[in-house]
Amino acid sequence: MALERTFSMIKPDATARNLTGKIVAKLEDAGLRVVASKRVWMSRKQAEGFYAVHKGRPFFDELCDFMSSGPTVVQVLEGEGAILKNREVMGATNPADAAEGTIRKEFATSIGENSVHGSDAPETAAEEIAYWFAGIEIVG
Ligand code: DAT
Ligand code: MG
Repeated sequence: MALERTFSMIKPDATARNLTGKIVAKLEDAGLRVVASKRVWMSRKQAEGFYAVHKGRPFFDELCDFMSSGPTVVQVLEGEGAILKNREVMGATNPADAAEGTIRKEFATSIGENSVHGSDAPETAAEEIAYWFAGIEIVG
């Protein structure tokens, strides 16, 4: 398996409950390394741009309102098979369907307020990393 980078975000519901450290510990315990990290309170426009792929879905407005409602922590994670590994540690989108031990099972409160984001493929990982980080901010 190749060394990969993926984009991760700790969402406003989780920063509000001071869960950043607990979430990062789960990612690190799974072998993922934080190679870039910053705290961002995104604007509604930034949220709409980031989630443009979901434009037109019934939950789009609610999603953009939520993502711009408070601080997030945006990160780049590096590791062997990092994209899939991060998705495994995150758990299913709906916490009711998430496996035991996953971040969403443990911390998410609803399908909308589900504590973390993670890229789903190499192309989206590259796009999402570039959306939030300049190359100079990533230190592998
Ligand atoms: P994921 O975040 O697991 O990649 P996604 O890309 O399908 O899930 O959706 C992006 C986010 O949109 C998701 O984390 C929470 C929100 N969302 C998705 N489906 C939803 C729904 N049915 N109701 C409310 N919010 C939803
Ligand atoms: Mg997604």
